Amino acid sequence: MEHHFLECGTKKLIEQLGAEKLIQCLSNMLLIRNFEVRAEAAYQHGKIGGFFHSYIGQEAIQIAAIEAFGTNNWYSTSYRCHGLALALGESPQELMAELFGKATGNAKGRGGSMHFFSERLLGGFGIVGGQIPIATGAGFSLKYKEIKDQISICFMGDGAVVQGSFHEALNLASLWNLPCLYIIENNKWGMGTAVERAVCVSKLAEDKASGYNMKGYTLDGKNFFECYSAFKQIQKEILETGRPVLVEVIAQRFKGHSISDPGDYRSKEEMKQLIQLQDPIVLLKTALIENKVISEDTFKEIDKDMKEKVLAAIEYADNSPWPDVETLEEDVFAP
Ligand SMILES: Cc1ncc(C[n+]2csc(CCOP(=O)(O)OP(=O)(O)O)c2C)c(N)n1
Repeated sequence: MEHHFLECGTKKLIEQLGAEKLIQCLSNMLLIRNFEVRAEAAYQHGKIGGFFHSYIGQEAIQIAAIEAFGTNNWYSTSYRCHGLALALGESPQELMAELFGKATGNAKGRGGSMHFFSERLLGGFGIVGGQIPIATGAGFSLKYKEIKDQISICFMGDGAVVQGSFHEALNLASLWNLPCLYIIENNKWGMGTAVERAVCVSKLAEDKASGYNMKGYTLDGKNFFECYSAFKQIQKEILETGRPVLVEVIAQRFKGHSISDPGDYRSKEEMKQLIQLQDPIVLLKTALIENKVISEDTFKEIDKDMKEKVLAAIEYADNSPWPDVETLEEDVFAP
């Protein structure tokens, strides 16, 4: 379904959103970028263990989403969850402490990188596609409780669309008219497997949506403005119709699948081009400078502020205590 979500143009959108909000969005994207860069360094220094999946390259998507939808909805995502938790307002300290496995962490040091939470974030999920039925359930709860101004937003990777959970959860959401938005962040790789080798259709949302009697849209994930504008219109559509929607956002992952993936399946030249031409932060910065919302110096200042925020978070995490061994059996559902 061809759709032009940016019909009003970037200039108009910049006017509509205003400098304050735009600078906040850029700051949040830079917070995620700095968080990931420094956390990765801390990992290399042995401060963090276990899995670690960076959101670098995809920042525009979830920042545009939160700006468009607001925080007052249900959210769920995969293990690539650092950006969403930050975007939803969880403190960098608490999240960094979680990565460090400390008692002050977001999940008391029990979850680590893949399991960040917030009041409205139902979790980062380690099982590919595990969050999709949860999101459908959250959509069901909104309908059941007759909450008419919220939706359930589920982020997933391209690898998740071939899971059975995707099929079952989308079928029920459509059958029961649930206010759910399923967002596939197609960064073109499921670990080292190219999406064309794993999924039998090329337009993940547009080709699959009709099988669930849903609308399906494709967005450009490096373009903050397109994502924001589309998400705003799609939210309105879901609230008006009470029907679920499926969206594919073409994304770029600048790092390996996880910290232990050297990413040898992509050439150095390809990566260089990708980072040079498709960095969502650089693209937003350029648009804001061209439209005189910020200057190059303002950008540098914001970046420096975010770096300092993250360094303070690292210090906090480093100085935090380990969980007490006596708490080992607390918060466990299955005794
Ligand atoms: C059910 C299940 N199968 C396999 C895995 C191993 N695994 C972890 S991540 C991943 C790739 C998923 O890729 P995608 O959904 O595209 O998300 P991305 O990592 O690109 O964000 C796989 C196969 C898993 N965690 N869960």
